[in-house]
Amino acid sequence: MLQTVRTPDLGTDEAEVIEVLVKVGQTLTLDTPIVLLESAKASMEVPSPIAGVISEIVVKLGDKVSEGSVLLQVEVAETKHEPVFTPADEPEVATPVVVEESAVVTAAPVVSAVAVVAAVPVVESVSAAPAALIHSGPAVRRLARELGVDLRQVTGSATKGRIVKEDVHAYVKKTLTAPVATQVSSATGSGLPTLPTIDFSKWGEIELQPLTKIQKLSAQNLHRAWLHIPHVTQFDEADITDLEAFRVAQKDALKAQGVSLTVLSFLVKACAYVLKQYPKFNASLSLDGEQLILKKYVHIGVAVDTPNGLVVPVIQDADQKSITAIAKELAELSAKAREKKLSPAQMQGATFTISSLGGIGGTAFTPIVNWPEVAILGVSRASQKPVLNGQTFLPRLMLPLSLSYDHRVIDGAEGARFITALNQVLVDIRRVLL
Ligand code: CAO
Repeated sequence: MLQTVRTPDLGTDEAEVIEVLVKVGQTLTLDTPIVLLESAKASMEVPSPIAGVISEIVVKLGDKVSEGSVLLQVEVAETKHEPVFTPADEPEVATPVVVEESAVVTAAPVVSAVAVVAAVPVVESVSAAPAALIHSGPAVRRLARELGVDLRQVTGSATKGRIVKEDVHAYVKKTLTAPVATQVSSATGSGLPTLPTIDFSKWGEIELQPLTKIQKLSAQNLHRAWLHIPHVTQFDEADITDLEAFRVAQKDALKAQGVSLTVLSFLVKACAYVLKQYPKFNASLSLDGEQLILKKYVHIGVAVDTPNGLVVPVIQDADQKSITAIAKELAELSAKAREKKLSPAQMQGATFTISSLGGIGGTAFTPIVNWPEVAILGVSRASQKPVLNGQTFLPRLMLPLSLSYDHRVIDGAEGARFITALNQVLVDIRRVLL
């Protein structure tokens, strides 16, 4: 006996056929999914209300259907069916299946209770594969969307490979417990987990701003150093009250000669002096990690903030230059940096770097070692602090120092010794004369 399966009451005027889940000649059981419909409000899977063999599929992909539209012609056995409602694999809201005496059958839609995501193309959002290849209900598709699972990767365990929720959960579990090697970026071979592309415009207006060449290069260098070097940062505060008094006392006279005597000039000289005593900090580690390359010269790089990004001009042989000469050179180099006039040679060969944010503010930061160097000094803003001198608190100008170093080369005790030595030099700058 031929029976007609029609579209049930959808709770909406019209819905589009977005998946045809059956084929002509296929044997249907009572709840075999026939089509997946999508309206403006919900996606619905229509299960078969009868058992039999499909003789004709009347609808096709993209058709608009409403209540009563014919979906299938099904050849059923002569015996009258006593339909039994079988819950689908998702906890959707299902209405009872009705088999009409007139041999016209209205299927009951299985409407996803959570699929009220108006106009969201369920299939497209989870998979680029042809819709008909993925057999799953709306609740499963929504779950996959929420978990970021590509249903094409999931093996369905239900009849005819239909994907049920358990399959999605099993896939997620398998992926999370898989060895790390299967989750990493094969493109770079870096061992880093890949980062997903995020469409930030989903949450509000955005603007794309291309990075400058310098910014892109700095980003690469910093990232490389961050990944290769096990960093430790040692902090300290140096009492620069006397140094500052000396600087202020000399400043005007030097200004008349066109020299701006900055705190940074003293820091360059002090670092150069301490580097001579701690040669490990003035070294590089060979790529095979077998040797330390100790440098007999002391070239200090100074990070300069420019509108185009960060550049690091180098004061060569800083240990052999006077503080005045360093101050003069610093002013020239930072001016050239801001005018984009530094030559490559002026930015090469540093053995140690200073990054001073003292002119801007902040109490401390953790600078990234400027590879192939093994240490960098971060300088923050000096401020007056009460320091206990025996019985009395005295106002002292304290300069925050942050020394980051490569822990493969320098151990904690050496880091602490270096920063303590530097501290002492800054407390009494006359030490550089010794
Ligand atoms: N504590 C308190 N005041 C400080 C100070 C400190 N540690 N360092 C500088 N100052 C004061 C200076 O005395 C100066 O004051 P006056 O105008 O009253 O004389 C003012 O701050 C501005 O100093 P400056 O920053 O222009 O000069 P500088 O010699 O200290 O630094 C330079 C020069 C080129 C290093 C700096 O301009 C710069 O670019 N700093 C940014 C470096 C950077 O971005 N590092 C981050 C690298 S990691 O991303």
